[in-house]
Amino acid sequence: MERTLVLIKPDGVQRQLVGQIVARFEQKGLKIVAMKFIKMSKDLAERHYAIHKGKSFYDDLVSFITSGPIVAMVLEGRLAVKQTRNLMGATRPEEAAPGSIRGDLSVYTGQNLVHGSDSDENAQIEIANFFTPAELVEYDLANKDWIG
Ligand code: DAT
Ligand code: MG
Repeated sequence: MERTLVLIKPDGVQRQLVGQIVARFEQKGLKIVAMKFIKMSKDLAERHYAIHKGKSFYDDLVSFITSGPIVAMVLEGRLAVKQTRNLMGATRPEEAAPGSIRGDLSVYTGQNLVHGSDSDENAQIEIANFFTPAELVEYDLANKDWIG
């Protein structure tokens, strides 16, 4: 089963949207296999956003993601990367579809509430940046036969 890394960024925590955002992923049927509430170090932020190094928004991105606590989680499910990206909506909130997290709850690209891995390969790298293998909890959900 596929896994992906999701972050609720500092704006999500400050706006007290953690419960609403987690609920959207749970309601879809994605399984939480790890979760932690942390303030990211600059080192972790630079590793997490290494792919964006050199871009005009990179410094702002690192300073924003380290500006306050975040929620990091690993979600598991069929095509978890794609399903999560769909629930998040497009990077730019003005392009994110209504019904998506960004489309419904955010207005500014620099504060778009959530991160989700963009490929299975990147998901595995990103998960390892945040969680040890022992922190990924193996269990079955009671409703597993009803989600597919
Ligand atoms: P996503 O978060 O949808 O995967 P991304 O990986 O392209 O988007 O960029 C990472 C984050 O960087 C994004 O969530 C918000 C910020 N960002 C991207 N493009 C930006 C831009 N043109 N100006 C300001 N911030 C930007
Ligand atoms: Mg991305």
